[in-house]
Amino acid sequence: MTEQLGRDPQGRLDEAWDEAQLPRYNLAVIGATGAGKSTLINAVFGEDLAATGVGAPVTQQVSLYTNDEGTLGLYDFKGVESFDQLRDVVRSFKKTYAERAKAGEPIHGIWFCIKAADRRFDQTQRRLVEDLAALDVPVFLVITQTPWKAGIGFPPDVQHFVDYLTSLRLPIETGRPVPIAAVDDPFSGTQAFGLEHLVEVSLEAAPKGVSAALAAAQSVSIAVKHGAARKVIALASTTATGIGAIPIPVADAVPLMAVQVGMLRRIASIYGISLTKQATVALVAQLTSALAGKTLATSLLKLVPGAGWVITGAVAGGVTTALGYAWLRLCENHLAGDLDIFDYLQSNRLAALLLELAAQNLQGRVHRRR
Ligand SMILES: Nc1nc2c(ncn2[C@@H]2O[C@H](COP(=O)(O)OP(=O)(O)O)[C@@H](O)[C@H]2O)c(=O)[nH]1
Ligand SMILES: [Mg+2]
Repeated sequence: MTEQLGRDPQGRLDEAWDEAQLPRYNLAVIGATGAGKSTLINAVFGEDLAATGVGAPVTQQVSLYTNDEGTLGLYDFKGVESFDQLRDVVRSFKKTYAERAKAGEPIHGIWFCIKAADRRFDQTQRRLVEDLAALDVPVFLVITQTPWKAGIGFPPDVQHFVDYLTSLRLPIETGRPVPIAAVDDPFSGTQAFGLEHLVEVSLEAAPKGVSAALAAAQSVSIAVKHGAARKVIALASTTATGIGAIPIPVADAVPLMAVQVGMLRRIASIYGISLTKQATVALVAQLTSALAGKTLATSLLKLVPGAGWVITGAVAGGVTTALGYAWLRLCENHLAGDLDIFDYLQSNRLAALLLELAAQNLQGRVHRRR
């Protein structure tokens, strides 16, 4: 493997880009018709895949829908009208599910939806929750269409319902239901709420490998995206540190470039920005040659304590961190509409902007350290 690195740098960078595809987060949203499933999915993910996409059949009653980015899989139990029926489906789904889980396609979370106005949770629903939890999948009991107003919260009867459901000691994540309202209701003056919390608790229960995908797929919380991006940077920096010394002018920076290609793609995905493989690899190549060139080597590397004419592991880690945070900032600004990454890319100014921000990051850290 290592031997190939020097021979086919382009191939190695392409590979790094491919490997940085975020593994999909698979979610099942179940509940009665009219509970608000579609509205919830729309509010959290920006579209209802089950309504707009083409599903791949898993069993006769179960289909899997995926978003274009490949970060979200939505299991849909279509045409199942009642909880009784749903329980039968889940039972027959059990065997298929065990196979899928073994094949690396597990469901990472279930949002079991009941309407706040229902005020009831019967034995059938209870058994269903138990059956689902027995699949070894995190189950969230979501109370939908909860009336909520800022400064007031929700009405006492909803609080009673929440307390009652909590007292049932159901096998659900966090031990308590998660009340939400997916949309504002201008007629009653109630507001959307709880979506960020639902995403956060789902993220906490998600396996490490797929949490970045959930952070990417959801669009309700920038803080969740930021947290996921920070983790990507920390991991890339650790990997870069482990790569070891690279002499300057950069003789073989390919392993380090591979780490950075992967990092840039993952962070961009988390913010829903899809750069092409070509653009990402070209960007990192520009960054590297700029770093190798004396001008930028002096402007950026001289800020790293201990940087001489060799990129040591620690320097590689430091530069990777700085680039990561610079890129994170650009992605956040792009998402906020403050700048257009694609404009900079098109006019060939993206690498320069990124380096400038990275240098600022390093400068800041060097100053703080003194
Ligand atoms: N006010 C309010 N209405 C909602 C909310 N969620 C869903 N609805 C309404 O409830 C109805 C059923 O929602 P839908 O998402 O189609 O339910 P589904 O059958 O479970 O997919 C629709 O008229 C929605 O507009 C919510 O959070 N607040
Ligand atoms: Mg629906």
